[in-house]
Amino acid sequence: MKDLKKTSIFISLILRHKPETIGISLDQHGWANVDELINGINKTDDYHIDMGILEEIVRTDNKQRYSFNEDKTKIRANQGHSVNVDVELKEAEPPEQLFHGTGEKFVASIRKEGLIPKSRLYVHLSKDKETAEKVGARHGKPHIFFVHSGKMFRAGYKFYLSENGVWLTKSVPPEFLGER
Ligand code: HQG
Repeated sequence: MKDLKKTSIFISLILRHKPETIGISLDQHGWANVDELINGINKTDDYHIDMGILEEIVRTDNKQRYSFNEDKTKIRANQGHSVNVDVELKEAEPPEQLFHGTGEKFVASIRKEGLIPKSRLYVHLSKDKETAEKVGARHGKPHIFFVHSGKMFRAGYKFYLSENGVWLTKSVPPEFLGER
């Protein structure tokens, strides 16, 4: 049986990318039915959960990746989706500067075309350099871009702040990127 962290990663896969892995679907706002999620997960050989375990995962997740609805009959990921759902993100005015950590192998392409969401719905931005370093390290040797988010916002670009504090935007053109 997998531990909570591995189970949480599997839940991320289901709620952000591939609900069909366990034969469920998400509604237009990204919600999965909690009973269906638990039953679907328990049909796999590798994972076993119940409501108590799911509540513990949601409560203790280090990035607060998931939210329940009020009566805990539904659950969704707060951000990070590749499937096209509308999680009712709140538009917000970003700080003057945000950060994006990436891998060195992507730097040349990003300098040329700016940040694009690739497989996800949005480009993910961090509010501090330390977080960006961690995000970048997932892709090899990390490289940090500074994002002139204040300038972008004043130029009419929209920013969203997810329930778990991640800044999101559709793309960042190269003229709004800095490296020092
Ligand atoms: C890169 C994790 C070439 C981009 C993290 C990134 C985050 C380009 C990679 C969240 C590019 C996509 C998202 C361009 C962007 N040319 N490469 N023009 N534009 N890229 O994993 O931001 O733990 O989809 O720099 O903490 O790394 O899963 O995005 O390196 O918040 O909750 O394309 O995922 O959170 O990689 O990470 P990803 P990300 P969780």
